[in-house]
Amino acid sequence: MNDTPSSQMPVALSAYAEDVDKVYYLIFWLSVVLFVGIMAAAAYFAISGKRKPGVRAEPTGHHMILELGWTVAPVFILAYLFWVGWKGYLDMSMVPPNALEVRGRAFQWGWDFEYPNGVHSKELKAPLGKPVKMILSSNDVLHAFFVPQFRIKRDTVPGIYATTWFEANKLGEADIFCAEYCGGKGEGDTATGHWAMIGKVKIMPAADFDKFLKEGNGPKEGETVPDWGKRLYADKNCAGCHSTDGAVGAGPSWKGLFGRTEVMSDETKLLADENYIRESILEPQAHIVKGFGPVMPSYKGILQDKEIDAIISYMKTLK
Ligand code: HEC
Ligand SMILES: [Cu+2]
Repeated sequence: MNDTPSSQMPVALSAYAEDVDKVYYLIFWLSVVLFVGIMAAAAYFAISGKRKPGVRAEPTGHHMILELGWTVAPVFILAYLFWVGWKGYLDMSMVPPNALEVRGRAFQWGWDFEYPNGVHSKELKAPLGKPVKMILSSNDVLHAFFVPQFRIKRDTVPGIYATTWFEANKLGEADIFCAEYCGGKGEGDTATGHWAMIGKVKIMPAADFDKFLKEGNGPKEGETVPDWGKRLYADKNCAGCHSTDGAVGAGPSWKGLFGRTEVMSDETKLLADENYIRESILEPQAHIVKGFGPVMPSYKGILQDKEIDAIISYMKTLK
């Protein structure tokens, strides 16, 4: 088991990572041996076969055994590589029947994970030693679910589901990267966009995972509803585009938003009340605030009604 990262591979945290690494290093070392061998032979023959004055080159003729050897040996090597690759591919494609199903929704620029009982999280929680089936989709453009420590990479395509699975076999944290260029604000901006679409998988003991599911979505103990809204503001990535102190980002600041009259790009004026804010979150393209682009992703299916309520109650505190 790879407990420490190597120069080429990060720590392995999933059940099939070891097989992936074995095949990877087999191909890597095979390439090294062939490269060195072929280059050395080429150099040797270039020198030993150099034209000598007074010696006329003659055709060498055939060497049956040598020629059969270099034809037949690669057939076996390639057939073996195909076999290990195919076997690994099947292992990764065939989800164990008892797997826990987790929905993963990608959006510009983040992830939302939903568990069988309706609980959502931004960070993927995974129980140790239990197979997890990921049912992935995208709310907007192409993204990819790339977890190097699990050796998983799966594209998410708008309009279709993609599935994959893993079984975390060690406690710890794995990174989620988006491996599909999915846009960004451009020039010098490192806070939003493809390069900031970074997530985490938290691998927890099965008992902690069950506790996480039970506690569900809602304010934590001792947390008020506006505080919960504030936490959602950070957790759901609203903070990537909206400030709460009046600074204009990719989107308008939330400071003083509630109860204000907003001017839209078609000059209509709308009062920022509960319904306006709800619509802005679920159907952001319905009305575009003047001076901004239509870049806000829809949070349909990501935010539940009570979460939207909590965000609104947080906005009300931002006078
Ligand atoms: C990728 C950037 C981006 C993210 C992330 C984002 N928004 Fe927006 N949002 C915008 C932009 C741009 C606008 C203005 C254009 C429009 O009306 O769609 C906007 C407008 C709004 C408005 C109306 C604001 C006004 O001044 O009238 C609300 C409310 C809002 N967003 C809520 C949210 C919430 C809640 C979240 C997180 C769950 C969020 N946004 C995440 C970009 C973003
Ligand atoms: Cu992406």
